[in-house]
Amino acid sequence: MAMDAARPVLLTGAAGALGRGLARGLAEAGVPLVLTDIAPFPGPLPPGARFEAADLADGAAVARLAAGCRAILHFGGVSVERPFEEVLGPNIAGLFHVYEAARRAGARVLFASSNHAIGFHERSARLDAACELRPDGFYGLSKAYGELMGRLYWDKHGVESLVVRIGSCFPRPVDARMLSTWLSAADLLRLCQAMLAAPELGYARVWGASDNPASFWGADDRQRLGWAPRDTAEAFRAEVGHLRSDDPVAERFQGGAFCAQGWSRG
Ligand code: NAI
Ligand code: 15L
Repeated sequence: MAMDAARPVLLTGAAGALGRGLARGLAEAGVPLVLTDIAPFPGPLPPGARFEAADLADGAAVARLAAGCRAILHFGGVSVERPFEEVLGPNIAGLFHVYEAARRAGARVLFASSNHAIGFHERSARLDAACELRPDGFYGLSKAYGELMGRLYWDKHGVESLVVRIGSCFPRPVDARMLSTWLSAADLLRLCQAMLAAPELGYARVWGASDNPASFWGADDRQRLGWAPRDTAEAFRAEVGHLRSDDPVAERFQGGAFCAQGWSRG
């Protein structure tokens, strides 16, 4: 389905670490934006953007915000491992609200999934995007659920989705694991732009990582988007390549410290 560029794009999680940068970058590229978050937007609003605070657990508010939008870039919600009760509203009910709003608005969705949906694969494995989901906690489980929500809404309702299984999107890698998982903010921005521009998306899954030679990840649907990362974590090897934890569980699995959190298997 071709996208009508005049219709705005809804960005959830706009006040968050990734949302703030995306709001600025997309606005600079001339994308009309509706920004939302439960927290206030920090600093001045980018040109051509409006902001409205909302809780993702409020389905009516999400539907109102999405009305008339051509796409929802879904970056809001709990972004680290938390108790199940805290994940439930934003990441479980919230996901349903986002997809229902997209269905009603005729919008496509970019879902910011996470490597923690597959975190219990061993680091020695090289995974394709269609690999088995192996969440490493309640947060990762909510991302696995979100990925399947996208699958359901494409198969049943024709709502197009891009699932971006993000590795570690930080200003720079901070340890040896991130030489495998790092995604630069610039590569993420270009990925969002490619998603908005793609003539046909269907249900697509992409590893959200830069061009890292030490990557754990292989084939995905990036060709459908015409996106390829340009940055690489390898430039930081001398700086962080020696920085490893002393936890054998964290070092064994792709999800790192999230796997070790609450581990009781012996
Ligand atoms: P963040 O925690 O900085 O931003 C998330 C935003 O969601 C926050 O501004 C928060 O206020 C908002 N939020 C939380 N609960 C909400 C609710 N009930 N209603 C409305 N808004 C709510 O996280 P970050 O790093 O910006 O990540 C953005 C997305 O990307 C998240 O979905 C995260 O899971 C995903 N991701 C990020 C990675 C990274 O390396 N930064 C890696 C993998 C996935
Ligand atoms: C994530 O999903 C988190 O949102 C982020 O804060 C990092 O912990 C990242 O994964 C990671 O695995 O490095």
